[in-house]
Amino acid sequence: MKFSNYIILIPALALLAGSTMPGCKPGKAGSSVDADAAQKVYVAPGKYDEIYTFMSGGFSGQVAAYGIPSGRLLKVIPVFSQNPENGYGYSEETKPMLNTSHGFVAWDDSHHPELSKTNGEDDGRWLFINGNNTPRIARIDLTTFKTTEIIELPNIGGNHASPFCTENTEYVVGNTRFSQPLDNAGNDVPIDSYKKNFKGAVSFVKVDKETGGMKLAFQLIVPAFNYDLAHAGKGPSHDWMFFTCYNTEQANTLLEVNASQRDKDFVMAINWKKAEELILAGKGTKIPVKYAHNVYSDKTHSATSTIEKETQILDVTKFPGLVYYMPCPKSPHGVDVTPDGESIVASGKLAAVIPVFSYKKMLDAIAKKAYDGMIDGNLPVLKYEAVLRGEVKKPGLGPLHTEFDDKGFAYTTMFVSSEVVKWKVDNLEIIDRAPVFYSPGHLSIPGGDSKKPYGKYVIVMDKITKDRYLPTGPELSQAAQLFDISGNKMKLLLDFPTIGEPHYAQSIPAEKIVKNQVKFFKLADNKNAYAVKSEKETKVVRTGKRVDVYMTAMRSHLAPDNIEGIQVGDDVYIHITNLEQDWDVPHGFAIKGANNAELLIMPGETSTLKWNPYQQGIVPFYCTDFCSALHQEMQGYFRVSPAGSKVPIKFSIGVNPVTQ
Ligand code: K7E
Ligand code: CUA
Repeated sequence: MKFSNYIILIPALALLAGSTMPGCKPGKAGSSVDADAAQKVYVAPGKYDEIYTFMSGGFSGQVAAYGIPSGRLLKVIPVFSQNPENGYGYSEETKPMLNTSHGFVAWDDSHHPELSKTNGEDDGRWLFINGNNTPRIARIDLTTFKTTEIIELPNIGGNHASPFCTENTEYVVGNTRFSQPLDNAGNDVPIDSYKKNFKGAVSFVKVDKETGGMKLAFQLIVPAFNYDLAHAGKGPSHDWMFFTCYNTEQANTLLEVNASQRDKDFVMAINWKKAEELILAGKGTKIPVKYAHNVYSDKTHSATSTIEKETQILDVTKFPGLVYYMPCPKSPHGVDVTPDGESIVASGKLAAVIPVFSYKKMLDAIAKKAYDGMIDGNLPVLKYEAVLRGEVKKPGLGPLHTEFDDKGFAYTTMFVSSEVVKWKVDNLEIIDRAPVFYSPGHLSIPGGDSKKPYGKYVIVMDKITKDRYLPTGPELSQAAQLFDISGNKMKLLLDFPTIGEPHYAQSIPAEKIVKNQVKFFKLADNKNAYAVKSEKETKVVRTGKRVDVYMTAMRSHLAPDNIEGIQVGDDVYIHITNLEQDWDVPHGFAIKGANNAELLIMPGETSTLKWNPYQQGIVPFYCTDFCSALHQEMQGYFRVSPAGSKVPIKFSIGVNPVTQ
């Protein structure tokens, strides 16, 4: 790096760190809130919210579900991180969900929730989300709000441009943020051999129409850039997927400077339909890899983890017509496709305009070979002017993400100038701008990336809150801000704090989800190997050093509740079946001193806590969830004897010590 370059770039880059720029802080928030704002977000006690918003937890690795317009937090759904609140990742049944080719990885960084789509519309069946750090895609079942599948992605590092659904959820797609050598290549290579040895890989994960089951169908090997975000085409552009790339300089150090050299980076357009045809025609190359595929069953209430050993790749440089590049100013982040599928909006973090590309013009440019050079020998770069529909002029500083409403408007976040800009999709004219507090990342309009936006609200997720809430020490909450977008002018209604860092959220009218809710699991259908269907069947079984406790929970006792014959050094597995068959009656289970978390067992479900008693004594256990008036009575004792003790296994419930 030349030092002079560094000096020149500093001002532009410093701008990106919006928080450090006092000049970026807009005027007082209070003045911009209308008197009727409170009424618009007030959801009376006993009434449901109109919208579900699913926010990524960022570095919490989870997803949070909120009600809109109230901003009420409804549930944290554990995905990539263990969750002591309900034993996810701690119970024997859910541990396999967090298995990877690297072993048990109980954390990740989740950025992009993506609702499944049918005919380009959110269908409310599943929510996909990426694990960025140890590349994974998870699927949450929206009938149970549980994570039911996680698939790891081989050959990539940083699953950031992920997961984005094609129009009918034929695939969820993920692309690498950090290009790297393929897993099976000799990857002990010098880091500065980046240009020679590193590659990007786009993963196409096939989604079963009925079950949602995921399968890594194929990966496209693409040039070694950083891939940031993506969106699928829809309607006319159904066959295509668009990805932003930055670091087209192919730097492998100090990217802050070295990946900001060029005036333009690219939007990469992939004809996925054509790639699929090539794969079906047997053009893929099978290569050995290692990745975990974890599936949770609502019948066994258990997850299994399988390590897969193979994937198919297609090197896009060998198949002309698969990939084209559209030049895009400068270090683009978000790429969004208009509801009609005709325009592609890309946001250059360092750009002074928002370019809007035309799908039709892209096809023309391809037909006419309006090229402006090649990448990696034979991947055409299309001429900027040939593919451009127009530019949104002077939008503000640091455009990041765009969503669309139901009335032909687009809304773009400006990270550096801390505002949302509303513009008209057909003539690219700016209609309105609203300050946000502060440094917005993504924004979410219900249905805002679909063919049929619902509109009405935009939820903006801010990175910096500074003076917005009561302070909480050095770390302040991130914030969501709710705007009414039903009129010409955006109206700020509400601020609410969020869990972790919600990079992105997707929002959907509540009725699409409410009608499919599972209220409890049928006990008769419970296929867990350790389930017991009545208290009569409860038992404690010793097999060498292993002890299996088959326990039941119901209001207001755990059966058995007196257990003796446990020994120091045993592996004790407590399998608890919740016998309730009613909505909203989970029971909890916790053991004093267990190096584990609690369990929270749903009605009809079986969960298992593993416990290794390490000292003799009397150890209480109890239900943690206040389930009835006699919840405080829902308790029991283990007696732990020294290893090799003669105390026999004994278990009981209901012997009253007073009458003994
Ligand atoms: Cu935060 Cu989508 Cu990871 Cu933009 S990304 S802000
Ligand atoms: Cu069951 Cu408290």
